[in-house]
Amino acid sequence: MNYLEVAEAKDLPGLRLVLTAHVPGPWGESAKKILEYKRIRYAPVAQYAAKANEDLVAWTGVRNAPNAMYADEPPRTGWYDILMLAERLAPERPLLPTASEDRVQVLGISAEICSEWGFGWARRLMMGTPYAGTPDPVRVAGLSRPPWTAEDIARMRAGYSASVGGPAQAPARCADILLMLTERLRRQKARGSPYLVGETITACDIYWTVFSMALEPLPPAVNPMPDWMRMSYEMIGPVIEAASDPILLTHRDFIYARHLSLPLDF
Ligand SMILES: N[C@@H](CCC(=O)N[C@@H](CS)C(=O)NCC(=O)O)C(=O)O
Repeated sequence: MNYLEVAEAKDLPGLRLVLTAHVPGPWGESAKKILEYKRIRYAPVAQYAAKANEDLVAWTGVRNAPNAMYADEPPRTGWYDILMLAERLAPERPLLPTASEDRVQVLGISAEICSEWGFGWARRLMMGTPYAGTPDPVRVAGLSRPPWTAEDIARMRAGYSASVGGPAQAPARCADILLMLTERLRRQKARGSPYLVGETITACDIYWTVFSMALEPLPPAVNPMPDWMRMSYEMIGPVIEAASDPILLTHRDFIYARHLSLPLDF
């Protein structure tokens, strides 16, 4: 993907989406796939993982990504705010149901996947800890390394480590979310629906499809993520492994095949 730098993007009209450049960040990829599904055009703008991103902070007040900047409206950085903007810009391809009872389900599932202490957050807390499993030393020796200084790593830790639970609780939290998704997909299948809620695709199908990379990344041919990132996403550890049902990845494959494009482009 070709990214604009902040200086090139900040005075452009329309929608600019700030994304972590050259890696498939789950929150950024979800925003991209929602806009793709809705056929909303945007200008991609680079954020550099773990770096200070001073020009971005000066423009938006926010260091990380994603960050949707629409016209002269305030920045939207949370998954819910970005989804609501997308719903407004392309209501003809809705990803939220209209009935409140159904919205509760879609937004509740989405929060379990994307919000603080949700699946993505808890998986990130595990990365690089014993709870993720033991890295294979032979493989590690051959891997590229993230271009991060000690200061960058400290910055990431400061941004993402505090939450309701820590690395020790994260595997059980992830496993519980996976069991919820599995049960729901089974019930929906028995009712004749291939979607998580109701009879059509909704936002939570897209969030799960993208965030499933933290359970099992798509193969390199369609997801050329850096090796070091692939390895940390693959190291799920025994608790999550025990909670991983094939229906979860079957659902991912179905949503990509029916509704979204591959390969990932980041
Ligand atoms: N604000 C987002 C989450 C954003 C987020 O966690 N971004 C991470 C993705 S791993 C990021 O930008 N990491 C790179 C960095 O911090 O430089 C939301 O709450 O929906």
